[in-house]
Amino acid sequence: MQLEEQQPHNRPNNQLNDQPIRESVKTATTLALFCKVVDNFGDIGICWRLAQQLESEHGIAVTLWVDDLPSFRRICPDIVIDQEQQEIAHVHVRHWRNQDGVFSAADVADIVIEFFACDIPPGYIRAMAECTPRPVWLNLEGLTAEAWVEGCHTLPSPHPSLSLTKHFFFPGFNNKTGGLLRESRLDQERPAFQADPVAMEKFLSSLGLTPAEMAATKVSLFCYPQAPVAALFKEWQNNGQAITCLVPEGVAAASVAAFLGQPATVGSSATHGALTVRVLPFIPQADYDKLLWACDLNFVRGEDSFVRAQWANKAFIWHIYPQDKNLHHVKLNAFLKTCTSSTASLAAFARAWNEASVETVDWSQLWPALQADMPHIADLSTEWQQKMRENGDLTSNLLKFVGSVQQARQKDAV
Ligand code: TRH
Repeated sequence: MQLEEQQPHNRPNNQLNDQPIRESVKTATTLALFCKVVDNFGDIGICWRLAQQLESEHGIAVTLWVDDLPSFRRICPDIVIDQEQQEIAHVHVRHWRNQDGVFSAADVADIVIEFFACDIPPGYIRAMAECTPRPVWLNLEGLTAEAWVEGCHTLPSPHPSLSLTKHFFFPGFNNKTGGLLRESRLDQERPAFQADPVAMEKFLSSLGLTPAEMAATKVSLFCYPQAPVAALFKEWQNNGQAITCLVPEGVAAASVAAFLGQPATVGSSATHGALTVRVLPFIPQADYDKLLWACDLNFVRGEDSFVRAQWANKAFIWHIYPQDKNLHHVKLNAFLKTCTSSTASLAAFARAWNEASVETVDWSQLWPALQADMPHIADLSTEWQQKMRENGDLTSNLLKFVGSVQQARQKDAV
């Protein structure tokens, strides 16, 4: 989703709890999450992780409304695309077909989340206004390291005509924001996998890698079509050290096909000089995490893979979602400034990758500098993760905020 300006989609009203609602507090046990897939996989990718974590770690009964089941199926192959309703990993998934639904108060969940300011059906909003107590209504926004989010995080926005207040909730990189999505099991699963060569080999073999490809420096490549892939391939080809570059099907397809000398179909691979490029299938989301853990360097994009790369304990290069007027360069620089594992070599490389460099781009300088720093970056990444962990995870922070909204309402009611 493209944010046109550095502000939330709906301008928040800065008055705190200006609509006292006379109601009692009820512990939230149900949640409706509305996800409109604007493009690609990040919208559903984030919502799917959030839904699963709400259920598995907090016991919340989640209904995930999604308008695009085929995209959902790419990251979660259990999804049946012609089902109106289905239960996947204890999450109730509903196909959100249109805005016409008729709803009553009994249909409304205790917590309602609209993801990236998607317009939830008017009938559902009317039913929310009929509930006692009112649901806690949140707009979960996009991730940025820019300072303005700290001032907008949790701001209320009263509905213009109904007795309802929506709050903005921003993920982010410090404790003035909602933090980052991070499941508690990651702390055990990721190091256990990385310390288990047999599990790693089994996983990489299942993706078709040969022993020689596994022994090389492994790079995963997930980026938008405009990334300077061909220029980087040329550098890697001429570089002394063997590199295996793993590219999901459909990513950088033109540059990959040019390198392979054939269409970039799943399973195709070629070696030129020091570089082997292999096309992977698009794999389920949990396996994508493993791919990031198994590689020495990860190229990621958008929002969800970008966050997951931060939990992989490896160097990563972010290809940020492009925006008008190069607004994304501001976001990229804000992140590079914030992230303590961004060395000068990594920041220079990332700016070049995103066409945000002020200097002339020379991959024969940028790559060796990044390559030499990769072990150090992995060490710094441990500290960065610890720093992020101290902010709490987004799901827990979101539920804490829901509790605080309910308490504030109760106070207003007495
Ligand atoms: O796919 P993305 O570019 O998605 C988004 C959307 O464009 C969105 O509208 C925009 O707002 C956001 O970027 C900034 O990149 P992202 O966010 O990394 O999402 C990719 C998802 O796909 C992520 O959940 C990981 C998953 N994935 C798999 O499950 N298997 C795979 O093989 C790969 C490559 C990714």
